[in-house]
Amino acid sequence: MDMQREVTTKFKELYNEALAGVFFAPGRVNLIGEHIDYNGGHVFPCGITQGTYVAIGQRDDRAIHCYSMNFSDKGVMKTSLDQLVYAKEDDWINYVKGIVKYLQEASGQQLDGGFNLVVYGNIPNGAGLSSSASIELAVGLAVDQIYGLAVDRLTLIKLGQRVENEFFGLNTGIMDQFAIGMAQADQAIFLDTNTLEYSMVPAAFKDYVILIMNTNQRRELADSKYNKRRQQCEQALADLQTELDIQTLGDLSSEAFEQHKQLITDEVLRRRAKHAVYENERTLQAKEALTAGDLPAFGKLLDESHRSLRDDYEITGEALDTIVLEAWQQESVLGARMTGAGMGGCAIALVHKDQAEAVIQAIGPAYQEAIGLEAEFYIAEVGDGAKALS
Ligand code: GAF
Repeated sequence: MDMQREVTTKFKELYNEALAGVFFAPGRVNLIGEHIDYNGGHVFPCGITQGTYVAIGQRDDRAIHCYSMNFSDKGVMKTSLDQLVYAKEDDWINYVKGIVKYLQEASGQQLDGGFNLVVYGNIPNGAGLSSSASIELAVGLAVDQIYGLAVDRLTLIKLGQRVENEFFGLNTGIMDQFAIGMAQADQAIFLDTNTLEYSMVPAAFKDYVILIMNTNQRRELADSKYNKRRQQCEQALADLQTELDIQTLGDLSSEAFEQHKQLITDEVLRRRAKHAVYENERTLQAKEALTAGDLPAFGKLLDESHRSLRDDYEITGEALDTIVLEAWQQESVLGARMTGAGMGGCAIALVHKDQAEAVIQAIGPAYQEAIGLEAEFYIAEVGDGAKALS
């Protein structure tokens, strides 16, 4: 049974009220442009066909009932329109509470009733493929549509980011929600996070595929180094601004950075800023390379991105470094890097489609031997953004 039917069946089994619709939001994979969306740089993600399915129906009272088929042991979790504040014990339904709170604020409308939800996702959890932004957008779109709030897509995207920033206290950028909200099948999104201007670039890899390599090393955004990195970049920017008229690190060319980097007195902060500046340039070059069909050049940029994230940004960790190193050793791999926030989660490799299985067979055991975890592999299928299914 497909997942749309499964959430529908479960909804009917659990709730007496009518089903109003089924919605979907994908996960995302970032090709390149890592840790620069909060630095005003360019990013290059795409939606994937794995995602979150949501079945929803209105209620007459103010209750919100939520059931996740991924966490079925928790049963139906209950909250209400009068309890839209973060509560640790509410676990995943904090995403629901957060997006509903901000939807009401942004639309200037109060929901006149609660809702019943069934959620089911096939994005590996905490693996750097944005399962959280996916649930924010899927639930946000569902609630928006069944209550006719008519919040536009860009606003919905920003509300998802607000859930991360204000509800969960994670100072993430806009990339994930933007990718998930705007994705189109077979297209990568080239986004300027400073202006939010974007263009679609065919995700055409000729005889190659994007292999997602899940280290199965869980990536804990909250207690990870994410907020620290962001704060370090802000400090480095402040040092540069003592003499330079720039608003973000993304405003800086690598030449200008090299000329003025001594303004950043702390050596660690200088390396953080260096990553942001050079990663931004690599992303521009990667877009050109992909557009021109120059996959070897594209692959080389992936490798450089990983090295920079490892050596200058120090956000990769042993599991990701190991799996990427194994990928680099494969002849049919044109490039490989971590994707997402880092410190565990997934990496990607650009691999010849005829060799993908052999590459998996080579990397899997070597990784397991070194790290003691079993990696999982998926060929990325580039899919649509958040949408109503019925
Ligand atoms: C996470 C964040 F949510 C994004 O905003 C982005 O910063 C990414 O890490 C790193 O590029 O996915």
